[in-house]
Amino acid sequence: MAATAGWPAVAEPTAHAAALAGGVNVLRRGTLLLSAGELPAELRPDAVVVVGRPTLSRGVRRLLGTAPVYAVDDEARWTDPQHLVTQVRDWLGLEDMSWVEGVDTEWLSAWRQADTNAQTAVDKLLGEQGWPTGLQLAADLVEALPSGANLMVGSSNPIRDVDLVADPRSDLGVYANRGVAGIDGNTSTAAGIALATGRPTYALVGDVTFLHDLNGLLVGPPERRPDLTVVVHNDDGGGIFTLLEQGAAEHQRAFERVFGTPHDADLAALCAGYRVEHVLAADREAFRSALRPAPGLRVVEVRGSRSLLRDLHARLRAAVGEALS
Ligand SMILES: Cc1ncc(C[n+]2csc(CCOP(=O)(O)OP(=O)(O)O)c2C)c(N)n1
Repeated sequence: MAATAGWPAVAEPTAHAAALAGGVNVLRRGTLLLSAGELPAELRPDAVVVVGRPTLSRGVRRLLGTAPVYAVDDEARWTDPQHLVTQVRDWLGLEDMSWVEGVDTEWLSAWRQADTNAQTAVDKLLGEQGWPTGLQLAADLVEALPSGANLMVGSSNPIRDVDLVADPRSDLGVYANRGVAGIDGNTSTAAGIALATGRPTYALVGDVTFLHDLNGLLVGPPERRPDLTVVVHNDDGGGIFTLLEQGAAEHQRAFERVFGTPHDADLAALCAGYRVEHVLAADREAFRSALRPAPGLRVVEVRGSRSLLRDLHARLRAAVGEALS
């Protein structure tokens, strides 16, 4: 329906493949376009159709407060914490096109142009940063994955980084635990996906998430080992909290102890304890070559920093806002 009506779509990474396969116009930088401030008048929608439960972005949530919301959900009890939904349907099909007053091709073109402008601004800004940032890592990983692979994206920043800057691909199976978005069990989930599908599987997780489910690396000798590469973005603590209200300068004194939670854990030694191969990828080249498909279980650690994260995200939103104006 979205494809036929010419509506632009903002899809979370777990929905990319299905949306693209259905011919939907998935925006490459959709979340960023919605997170950069007020939408210019020519892009504002008359209505928003929500399929499923968006969990990742405040920008998306903000959009839902600006126009009537039609929810499509196959459950009798849909999720609508903001109480914004105007109508719930279990399906939206071509017969519903009779509601649509013609196809406004100019509107889709305007969104596409904004998307391209945002893309250019994002590429420029990220290109100016040292490697790695979590954002660059997410984009590089998704770009490098072999066709047909699975990607399990960890909670916290990894799934959001993929959502913000990685290019949507139709040939990957993207998974995430978005029920209550826990950082628990993420490696185990990825191992389960690898074993159940028999396809090369990759996970992108933060260091705290990795430590939380360290036992996910434990495979008893008689058990089948998953073909799983776990990429750990190790910024020594919870990076996401620097991006939230508590990451503001006035809370700095208590921040590290309560939210940053640095641990200084030696991931190589921990992996050795589980007899799991560990690679420390110190630069982009090493990272790319560590991702080449190989059987078995391995961990690729990339060390990053949380210190400039808040500033980088602010500059990213500002750059996209400028590209929109
Ligand atoms: C089981 C569980 N405990 C606590 C949390 C709260 N929480 C959300 S993100 C996060 C920190 C995650 O840090 P890390 O995995 O290093 O990722 P980063 O924030 O650096 O991207 C925590 C503790 C949670 N989501 N789930």
